[in-house]
Amino acid sequence: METTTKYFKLPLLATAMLALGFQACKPKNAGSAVGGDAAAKAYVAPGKHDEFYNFVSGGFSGQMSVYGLPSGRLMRVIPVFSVDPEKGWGYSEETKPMLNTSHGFVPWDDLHHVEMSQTNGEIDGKWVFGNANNTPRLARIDLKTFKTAEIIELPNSGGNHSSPFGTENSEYIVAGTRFSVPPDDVNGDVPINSYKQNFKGHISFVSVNKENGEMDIAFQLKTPGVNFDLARAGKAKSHGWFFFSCYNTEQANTLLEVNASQRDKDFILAVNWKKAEEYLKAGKGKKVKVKYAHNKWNEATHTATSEIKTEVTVLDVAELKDICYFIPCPKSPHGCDVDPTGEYIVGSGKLAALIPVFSFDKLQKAIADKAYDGEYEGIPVVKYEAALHGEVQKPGLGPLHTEFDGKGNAYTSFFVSSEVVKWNIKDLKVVDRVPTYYSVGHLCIPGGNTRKPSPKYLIAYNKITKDRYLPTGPELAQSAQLYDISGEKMQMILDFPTIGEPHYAQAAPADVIKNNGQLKIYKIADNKHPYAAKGEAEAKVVREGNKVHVYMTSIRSHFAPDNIEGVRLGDEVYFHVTNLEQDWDVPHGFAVKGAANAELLIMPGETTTLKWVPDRVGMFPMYCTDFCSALHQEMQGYIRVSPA
Ligand code: CUK
Ligand code: CUA
Repeated sequence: METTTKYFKLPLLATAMLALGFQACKPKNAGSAVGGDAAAKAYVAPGKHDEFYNFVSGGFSGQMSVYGLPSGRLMRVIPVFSVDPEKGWGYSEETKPMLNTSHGFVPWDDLHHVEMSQTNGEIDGKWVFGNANNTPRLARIDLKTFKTAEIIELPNSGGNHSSPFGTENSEYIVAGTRFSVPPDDVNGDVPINSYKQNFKGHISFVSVNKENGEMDIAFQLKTPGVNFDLARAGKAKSHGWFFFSCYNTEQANTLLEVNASQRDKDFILAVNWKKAEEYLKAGKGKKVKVKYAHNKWNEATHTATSEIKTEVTVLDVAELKDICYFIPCPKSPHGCDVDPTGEYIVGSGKLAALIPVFSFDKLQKAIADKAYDGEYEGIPVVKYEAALHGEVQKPGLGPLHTEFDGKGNAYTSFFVSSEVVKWNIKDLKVVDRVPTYYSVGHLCIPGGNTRKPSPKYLIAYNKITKDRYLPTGPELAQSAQLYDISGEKMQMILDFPTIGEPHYAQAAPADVIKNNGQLKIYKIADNKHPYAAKGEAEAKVVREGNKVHVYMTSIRSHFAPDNIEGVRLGDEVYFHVTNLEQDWDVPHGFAVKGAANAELLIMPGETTTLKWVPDRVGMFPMYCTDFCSALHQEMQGYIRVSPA
């Protein structure tokens, strides 16, 4: 493959700054404080609601947090991939199966990206998806309940970074593997330096049921052993295509810079998924033996189930030649973003001193004309110039991610030079830049990845906080910054701390979520939990061998039963607590002295189970943990444990 050195030579300054890494960000916040006029724009008066919901990845916390914009007020942390004692997530018997995998119960993960479901290229407010980066999984959160409703594991994958990015009708949520690995159906016990022979990439196309949102792995594409990083679906004219950034096209098994950045160009992989669907219909898919967990939350019983599945359909893209095309992209592409018209595909090489913008029309013509620079493992490599719309020259250092305002502008984050740069997509001219404090990763404009952005605000999610807040010891909260982008110039209006490390986030006008109706209470009459006590008359203690089932009710302000005797050492006690309340926002909590399974937090109408194995003879107090009424403190009881 020919090399156009002039475009891609890594500037010395960038190399030096990257080597310095985090040191390279701006040292002082002097002069960066937000004044009264600007700060007033982020002010939401007490009792007033925010304009936007903002769903923010929690990074290594494994959770997703929900903020209001423009206030930056934290409204909720939704437990997704990590246990959460506050809500009993992963502690209650009902929720434990949600964290099951083919490796067993995995109580932690690393959530990088969020993706809201779309209809006709607009956010529809039904679901929001998240990825697990460590043990590859996808989660679907139901925006009626703001709860994780489904988690599906991804076979043939290691590190699920390139996900969950969706098509414009949420036909598919895709997940590209970060680590290429030997496929699950072959022996993985091979020398690591046999990477080139034995390691393969896979991209999962996960279908989403239009009615109930249920996910299913429709098919996987087996690809060369590159590392997939990020992705975006085509939209409007490019609907039917997907674009993935790839690095390590050297297919090195150690990514010290000497190995992985030898090439001046890595790739963007363009995938014609409509074509893949045709091959699938024509029976070209191969059934492959794998093992993955598929976990679902049942709204009727309020219990999760976990099923282990054993087969996926795989299409080999080296054999089926017209599904995939590589486009060369300068050094270590990270972000890969498609503008609202679907015509422009923006690559961001972390080590490049320019931003290449590709044209969908030119890509189509290049494919029709076979304007190729040879092949890469059986996949055509489209000539760089043939697919290129143009380059933004010297925009900043370390470009990562791009969002759009739907008015012809793109906003790109620059990690190394710590800034957001606004540029015009058509003529590729930089029109504005603002500093971030410090070292920005992802950006979010509400709807900024869709056909119809709501370009009032932009949020920068920063990796380094440094001097922005009062010091809190060796570790500081990660930080987000809010900018008003309604005018020509971007203006910083707010800082707010985040949970875990935020990577990507999405936001939508509050009405878009409201139109889908938030569920306020579960009707007790609809409660189909097998151990529900739907009134105090049904409260009871039932012994089955060494298992003791307590059918317990809670209502302001007592438990029934509240004095339990007859438990013996060696018993397994199951407290099935039904919250009889039928008012919005009146949960009860439940905790027992010495119980390893944290607490329960039971929503009105719901039944939740705490398993407890007493470790000694004696008296064990239990109590409600959530201040529910003036007599909350009286909401308590005792369990007597006798010798075996
Ligand atoms: S990545 Cu975090 S800054 Cu995991 Cu989307 Cu780019
Ligand atoms: Cu129930 Cu406090």
